[in-house]
Amino acid sequence: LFTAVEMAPRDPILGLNEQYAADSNPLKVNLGVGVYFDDNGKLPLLECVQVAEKAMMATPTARGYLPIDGIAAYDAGVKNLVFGADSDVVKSGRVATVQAIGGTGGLKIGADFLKKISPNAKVLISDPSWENHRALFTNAGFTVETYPYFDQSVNGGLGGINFDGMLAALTAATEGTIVLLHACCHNPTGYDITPVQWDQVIQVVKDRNLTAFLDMAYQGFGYGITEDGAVIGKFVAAGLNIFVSTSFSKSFSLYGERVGALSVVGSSKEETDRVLSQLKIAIRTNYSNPPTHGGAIVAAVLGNPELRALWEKELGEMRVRIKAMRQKLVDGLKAAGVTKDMSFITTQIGMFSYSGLSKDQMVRLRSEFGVYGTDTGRMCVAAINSKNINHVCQAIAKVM
Ligand code: PLP
Ligand code: TYF
Repeated sequence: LFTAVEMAPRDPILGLNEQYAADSNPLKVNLGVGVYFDDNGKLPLLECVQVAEKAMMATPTARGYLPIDGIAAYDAGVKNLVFGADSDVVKSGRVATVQAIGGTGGLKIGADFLKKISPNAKVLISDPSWENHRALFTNAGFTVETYPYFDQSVNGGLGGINFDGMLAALTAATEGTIVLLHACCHNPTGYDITPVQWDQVIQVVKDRNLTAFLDMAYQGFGYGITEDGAVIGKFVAAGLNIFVSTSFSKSFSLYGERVGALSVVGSSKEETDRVLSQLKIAIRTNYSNPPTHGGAIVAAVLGNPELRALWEKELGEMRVRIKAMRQKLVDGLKAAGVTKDMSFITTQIGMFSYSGLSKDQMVRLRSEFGVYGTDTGRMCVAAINSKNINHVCQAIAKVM
C-alpha cells in the first residue's frame, strides 16, 4: 500500500524548529517560527488567561460536545471584536461567525464553503504570502496564483510594496476571483498597505466583483485592536460580502489551544442564516465540532469588561516590546558596523521583518551563529530580547 509513498518535504517554517532544537550552540536564537516570546525568552501565559482559567476551575464543568459552530458566547465575542458590537452589520444579523480550529481552521472552512459556491474561481494570494495559504486553498481544490506585493527593488533597493503591481493584478482578475488579503501585519514581509491604498483595493474588489478573504492572524499587533480591525469596517461599509478568518494564537498566546474563527458577511439576515447552515456542513464534514477549552477562555475574557481590558493591556505590552526591539535592531546593526540603511525594520509592522538577506546569508546565520530565520530572509522580531539582541546584531553584521 505504501511502497510508492514519497517523503514529503518539511514545512519550511515549522521544520526549522527541529533543526533549532538539535543545535548545540549555546547562543542559538530561534527567529524562524512566528511566536511571541517575552524579554526573558519565555512564551507568555497571559494573566487574563490565568484569571479566566482559575474561574473555570473553581466551577468545573463536564465536556459535552459543543454546537457545530462553537460556543455561542465565543462567536458573539468574535463578532463584536472584529466588526464592532454597535455595528449595523452585527445588529442586523448579517455576520455568520463560527468557532474554528485556529486561524488555519477558519481559512479551511472558508475555502471548503467557497469551493462549493464558486467551484471555478481562482484564488489569488500575495507574492509572497504565508506558504500555508497556497497549500490550503490548493488542497481545497482551487488553482492558486499570486498578485505582486513585495518588491526588493522598491525604495532604492531596500524593498517595499509594489502597490501599482498589486492593484493592476486585481484589476485584471476575472470576475469572481477570490483574493486573499492580510488584514494587518503582513506575513512574511511586515509591510502593510496604507488606509488610502486599502480604499483603492476595496474599489477594485467592488468594481471587478471579486471575493475578498481577509486573514486576520495578528489583530492588535500593528497599532491596536480597533486600529487593526478598521480595515474590516471599510469592506463592510462598501457593502461587500467578505470572509474574515481570525486567530487568537498570537494575540492570546494560546497557540496550542487552536482558537480561531471564520466570519462571513451576508447581504441580509436570511441570506446569512443560509450561509451559516453551509459553514456548519463544512465543519461537520471536517471535524464535527470544535474543542472546548481555548474557546471557553477567550469567550470568558472577551465577555468580561475587566478581563477584556486586561487582555488589551497585555496585548499592548507585546506590541510595544516588539516595536522597541525593532528600534534596538536598527541601532544595534549600525553599531555592529552595518553601513546599509536598515531603518526599514521600524517601518515594518507586526511580528516579522523581511530582512533582504539572501538564502546563503540565512544559512550562514544558522550554521555559524545559531541564528534561525527562514530561507526567504524572514526573521521573527517578536523572539528578539535584550539578552540575545547583541548576538543577533553581531551575527547579521558578519554575514552582511
Ligand atoms: N494566517 C497567517 C497569516 C498566519 O501567520 C498564521 C499563523 O499561524 C495563521 C493564519 C494561522 O493561525 P493559527 O496558528 O491560529 O492556525
Ligand atoms: O508564519 C509563521 O511562522 C506562523 C506559524 O505551517 C506557522 O504563522 C508557520 C507554519 C505553519 C503553521 C504555523
